[in-house]
Amino acid sequence: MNFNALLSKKATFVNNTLRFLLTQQPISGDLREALIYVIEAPGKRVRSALVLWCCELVGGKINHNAEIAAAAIEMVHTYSLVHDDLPAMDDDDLRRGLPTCHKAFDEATAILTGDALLTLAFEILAKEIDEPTVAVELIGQLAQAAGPAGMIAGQMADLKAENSPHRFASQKRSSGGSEEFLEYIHTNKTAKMFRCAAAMGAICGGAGKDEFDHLCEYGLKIGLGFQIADDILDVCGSSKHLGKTAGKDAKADKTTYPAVLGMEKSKQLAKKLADEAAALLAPFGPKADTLRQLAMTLLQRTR
Ligand code: GRG
Repeated sequence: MNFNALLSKKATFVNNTLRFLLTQQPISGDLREALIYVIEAPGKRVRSALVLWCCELVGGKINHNAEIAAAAIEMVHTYSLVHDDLPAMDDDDLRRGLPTCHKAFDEATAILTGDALLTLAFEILAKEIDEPTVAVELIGQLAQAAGPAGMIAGQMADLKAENSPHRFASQKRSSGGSEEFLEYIHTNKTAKMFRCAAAMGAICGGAGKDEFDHLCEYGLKIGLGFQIADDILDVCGSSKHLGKTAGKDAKADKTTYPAVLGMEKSKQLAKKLADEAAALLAPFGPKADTLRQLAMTLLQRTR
């Protein structure tokens, strides 16, 4: 099976879990409609697939805990997109090929829909994971990656750098200049969630310490590579194909890889990260071929 078919199979599995978990919730009216709208919009489900692949790799098969962890990370990721699209943040009209949540509903509904997804992710981890110790580990990983020393820090730095570069100059300086600052933003905003996906899958599959460490490092590297590819696509892709507004980063004078390093160096860095990520999989042998393919696919992705 080629990589896209493998990803699409995992996406179908995750979509079914998400639908089931949402329909179990006693929610009605606009909130229910908006939650279903954003969750059923056609996301690629890369982070949740990564949870499932890492669990399969170390544990031999997908188990119930991995299924729940995959749904939880997808909920948190979707919340971040809904909030990122709000007028106070990126102010976007298009997401996953559809009007953004605040355009399809209204701003208050979009804020609450994001809040609901973030909260629900932790509720399902607390209630549905088989072992309390595993639940606590998963909750800790997800909270750390999505929280103020993770995705929120990255988003804050990204927005502040865009809106008031002078006010943010000290953080820029303390991170050592543009390239380091860029890495700071994208490691926090994007890569830590990929690391978290790998960590959650590894925990659910019962990984040993070395396996866990290798998969976490792999996740961090492909996460950064994924973001570089995203920055490149913002320059080269079309809104229609991407399902989100292309060309926004340059317009907003965003701190992106092509803007700081140039296009060629950005592509080289993405390739280097993919190679390093693939090298981290050596101890797993051919069993890790899907994760190797994932690392390489980042370089060729078109959406
Ligand atoms: C804390 C509110 C808040 C936001 C967090 C994730 C984020 C910051 C903002 C989203 C905007 C963005 C471009 C983030 C970089 C990560 C990224 C490439 C997101 C898009 O992920 P895909 O391509 O999206 O996996 P789909 O729609 O396929 O799930």
